[in-house]
Amino acid sequence: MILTGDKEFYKGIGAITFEGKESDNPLSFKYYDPERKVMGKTMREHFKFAVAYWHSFCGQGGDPFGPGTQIFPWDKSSDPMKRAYDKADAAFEFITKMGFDYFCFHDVDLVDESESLSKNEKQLHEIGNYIALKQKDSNVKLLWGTANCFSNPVYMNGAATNPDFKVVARAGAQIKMALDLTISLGGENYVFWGGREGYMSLLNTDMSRELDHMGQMLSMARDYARAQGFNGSFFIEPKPMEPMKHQYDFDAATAIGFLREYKLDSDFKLNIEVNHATLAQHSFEHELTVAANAEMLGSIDANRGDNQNGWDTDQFPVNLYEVTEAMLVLLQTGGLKGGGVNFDAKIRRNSTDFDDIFHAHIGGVDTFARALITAEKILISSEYSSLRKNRYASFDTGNGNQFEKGSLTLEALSKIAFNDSPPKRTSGKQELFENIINQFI
Ligand code: XUL
Ligand code: CO
Repeated sequence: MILTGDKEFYKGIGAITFEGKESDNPLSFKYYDPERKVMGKTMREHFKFAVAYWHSFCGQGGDPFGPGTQIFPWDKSSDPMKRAYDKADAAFEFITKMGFDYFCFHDVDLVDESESLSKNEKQLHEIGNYIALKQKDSNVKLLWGTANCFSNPVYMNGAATNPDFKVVARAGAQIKMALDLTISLGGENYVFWGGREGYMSLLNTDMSRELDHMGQMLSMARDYARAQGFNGSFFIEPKPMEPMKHQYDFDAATAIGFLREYKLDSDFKLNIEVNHATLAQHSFEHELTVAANAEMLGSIDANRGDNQNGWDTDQFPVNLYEVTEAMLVLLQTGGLKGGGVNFDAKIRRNSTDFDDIFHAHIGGVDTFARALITAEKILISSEYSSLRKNRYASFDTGNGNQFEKGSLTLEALSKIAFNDSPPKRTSGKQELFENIINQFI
């Protein structure tokens, strides 16, 4: 059901529905058919698509060279609460027109921060009540909430890792409020992206102490939320740099090591973002695989970077090849544990028509849907799985199998090599694998 408030913001645009790839209606899904089953699960269940409140309803498109270019009608009022209500109306109109089941937010996306923590708490509570009503009327759910502990200048030296305890305590207060709000809105997960948890220079930084503080904060947040009855997952969102020169949650492997060290690994999983993976010099499917291998693949922030530059451009996904490789990981490892696909992506600064945000999300959704369908076909009707499995066939029986089981000593291994004929040259067949993806797209 489409939810419009007192006034309609996206006039002339109705519900976006599946029309198939022959449709010439740009405001329709060509590949995403929510009820279509892929490997036994509907696409709706596979993806749990979510709209990111911050990019679509807050970000006005400013960059270091000029101010924003988006003129949002919900930003008109000088009263912050009125702006927050109007923005919520616009958000729920958009989410329901897209037919999405989920959204995600930072505390400060919902209502501007005020000059005091107690006023922030009051305002968040008020807008939270309004959003709860909207959720009830629309059935739209909260995929995850989070606290923005990086924009406010008080966090310029970090939040949980700030060298000043007063700032750490302030971050704790903000995280507690964001947890309360997330729990009260039935949030299924809670995210920590360590925006300024990292350093600019090691000369002035006690890394070991800062990491202990971060572990401490996450443990306290976990304990608090669990005591309030929250039984969803906590997600860490790795990113290697930007805004800090070095961020502590550099990539999936680093974050997993951290979570294990601080005994947070049974409550926390990872939220893997495409552009963060590429900034860490990895591929999206690499990060998904590392997380899935640790049984910590929780959620995805969908977007893409730009091959010609090295920062977080947060563009909407369009790369079928890249996303198909990612969907192969998802289908082979059992999918996302509790999370979904959140479009942490923004339209370009010069995309200023009010329908651009629809085209952007439709493109992202269809890219994921088409990639999922392609990945299913590859797994069901191509040689992909058997080719990959056969590369490791020498470990399925005999000495290889003994090695895998751990029943060979190094001496025994060495003896096998001395007695055996030398290894043959075996092709990795990379180009053949690459062509299979192309064939099925
Ligand atoms: C920043 C980023 C954030 C997180 C939530 O690069 O991805 O928007 O997703 O704080
Ligand atoms: Co993100």
